[in-house]
Parts: sequence; structure tokens; C-alpha cells
Amino acid sequence: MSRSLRLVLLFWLLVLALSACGSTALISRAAVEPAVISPNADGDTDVTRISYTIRRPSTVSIYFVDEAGNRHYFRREQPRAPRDYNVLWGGVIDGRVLPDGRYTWVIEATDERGRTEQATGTLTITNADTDPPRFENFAINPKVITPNQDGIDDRAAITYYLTKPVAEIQVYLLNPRQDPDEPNPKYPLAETERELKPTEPGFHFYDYDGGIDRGADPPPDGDYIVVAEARDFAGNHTVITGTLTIAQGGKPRAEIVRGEVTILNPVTGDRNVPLGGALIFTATVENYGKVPIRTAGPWPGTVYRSTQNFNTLAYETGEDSWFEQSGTWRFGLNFESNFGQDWPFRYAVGRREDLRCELVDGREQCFLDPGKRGLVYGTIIWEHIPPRNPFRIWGGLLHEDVEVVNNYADVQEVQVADPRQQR
Ligand SMILES: [Ca+2]
Ligand SMILES: [Ca+2]
Repeated sequence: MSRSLRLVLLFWLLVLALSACGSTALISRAAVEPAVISPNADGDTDVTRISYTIRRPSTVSIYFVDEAGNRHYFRREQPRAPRDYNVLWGGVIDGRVLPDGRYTWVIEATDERGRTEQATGTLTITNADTDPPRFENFAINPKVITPNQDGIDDRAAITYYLTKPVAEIQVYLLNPRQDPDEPNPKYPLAETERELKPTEPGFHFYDYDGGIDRGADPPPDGDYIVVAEARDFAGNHTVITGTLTIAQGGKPRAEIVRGEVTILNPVTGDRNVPLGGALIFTATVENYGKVPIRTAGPWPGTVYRSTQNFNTLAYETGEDSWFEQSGTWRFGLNFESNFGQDWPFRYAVGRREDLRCELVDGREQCFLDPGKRGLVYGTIIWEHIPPRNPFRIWGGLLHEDVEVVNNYADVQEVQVADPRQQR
């Protein structure tokens, strides 16, 4: 064997021995380029590329050591298979852009036998945008809502002043209970439509009703965390939280039982009345939903003259609660060619004994609870002859400012006897 051949063999034996005991470099071709960045979202060297090759299965950490010696971890002990890696980084650690300064970057790998290697270099950060977006005067009012369309505390106003333009913004309710039955415990809030875009700085307003006005069921009753989070263009991320409690939430559901309204002349038992005579009526209202429904007088038993309506009665008696109120439920009678006031004859959906009445914010409020029925009855004195005679009359269940349930319930024909025609 020639001397040169022996040398070649020796060389290959060495190579084999070295690779057999795994002592080739664990990290190679490590680089962070460019070495100077200005993370301020102006489009000019805002990011750097971190690239490296891992030669054997390892756990890898990447961090930046500032001039005071503090480590800022970008990656921490993450398993890495052997291959090339590269990732863009814009100076953000834990939602904050690192401040200006000279940093030592460190890529550190530990293989399965516990051997650790490092690659290091220098990175300079200049003109960093370290000003995070802020939610000033973040407020939720009221803190407890009852989204059930009864006009009392049905909605919360969520307001804040956003201090700078942001790339992303999210406002949502978080269910801290993480119920297994409730797999998606995040409820996004839609900002109230205004000229200002959600991502623009300025005053922002969310009018939250649990989604009920769009026909959705509100989130289940309970305590929620209201979360607002924003990320600016440089990557600064801010989260602010508050609390909101939902109680008695749900779509109210009630009806006139069987759609029946009994209307008659109590003397003759039919629906013909002399001028000045009375018609009486009865109906039953049932709350078949899961939330109380709110009601207000005039109370069952009230006598209306045909030229009156609930507004004129409210004026005459000084009963403010008898005027139309958003969210109130009342039974009403309507008839053809009334005096322009729709549903002139309105009544509470039950007698006081059918209802639960209590003081809410210093005013008495009455509710028909779920599963309960209310009896409604009253008298109309026909002291005028409507332009159309005979005329049709019918019942309805009014959810004021929301909808009329059971419109045209039990349409019936009434005739007021005209004394002039009887001569
Ligand atoms: Ca820049
Ligand atoms: Ca309510």
C-alpha cells in the first residue's frame, strides 16, 4: 500500500469516527440579517431574517440579550427536527417592540444527549416604535344587563378612546367558565356603525344587547369578561378587560291563549250595542318563554269611552307608565276607522294578582313570570258611531317598540245602533 493510499484511508476512517460519535456542529449557517432594524412599520428595515440549520434533533431557544444582560426569548426550548429554518422577526417579544439598543442574539440548541451549542451575533435596534396602543377610559355601563327586550337594562355601552391606528382590533365577551357544553366561549361584539373605522384612533362605542335584536339568543346567564385587544402595525399588542354580568337573558315569548278574545254586549250577549252602550271583553295571556315579560296599566277592569285611548287616559289620570314604553307588553283592542291611534284600548297583560310587581330604580314595575297566565278584561262604552258601521274589532298582544304578537286575534264584527236610522 502506497503512502498516499494509506493517508486517504486514514482520512476516511477519521471522518467515519467523527460522524459516528456525532460531534459535527449541531447548529450551522446561523445568521440574523440585516443586523440593524428599525421596527416602526414604516416599511424600511422593519424586520430581520433569522436563519439557521439544525443537524440533529434538538430543542432550540432563540433569545436576545440586552445591554443590561436581560434575556428576551423569541423561542424557548422548542423541539426541532434536523433541517434548515428561517423566520422573519420584527423586534416583538411578548407583544412589545424591544427598545433601541445593541443586543446579542443567541441561537441555542441542545441535542438528545444533552450537548448544547450556541451561535451568537449582534443586532442593533433603532427608531423602535415602543408606544403600545392604549384603550383610554375603557368603560362598561351598566355592569349587569338583562337582555330580554323588556326595556330595562337590556343593553350595555362599552366605550373607550383608542390612542393610535391599529392593524387589528377585537372586542369580545369571554366565558371564563369554559363549560364543556359551550365549546366556543368567545362572543365577538360588533361596533356600532359610525364614520370612524374600528382600527382608527378616537372614541369607540359598542351598544351590546346580547345579540337579541338580531334574533340571536344571548349568551347564557352568568359573569363574563369583556376583552378588548389591539395590535399596532409595529406589533405592539395591548389587552384590556372588564366584567359584564348577563341575567334573565333570552327572547321573551308570550301569546293570547288560543288567540281567543271574547267580546260581547253583556245585556244581549251579542255584538250589537246601542249608542252609549257597553261591550265587554276577556282574554288570557300566557308567558310561555323563559324570561319575565314586563307590563303596565291601564289595569284589567278599566272602562274606556270609545273616544278615549290609553294616551288620553294617561293624561287624565297622570299615570305616566300608561304611555307607550319600549319593551312593555300589553293586550290591545284595535278596530277599523279608529281615531288614528293604533290599538287605542290597551291593558296590562294580567291582574295584579297574576303579576309580580317590585320597585326597579325607584319605580314600580310589574312582570308576568315564565309559565304564568294573566287574565285581561275591560269595558268599552260606544259613545260615537265609527264612520264605518258595522265595523271589525280584534285583539293583539303588543310588545311595544318591538312587534305585535297575535295581530288580528279573533276578528269580530260590531254594530253600534244609530238612533237616527231607527226612526
Ligand atoms: Ca423601519
Ligand atoms: Ca331587561
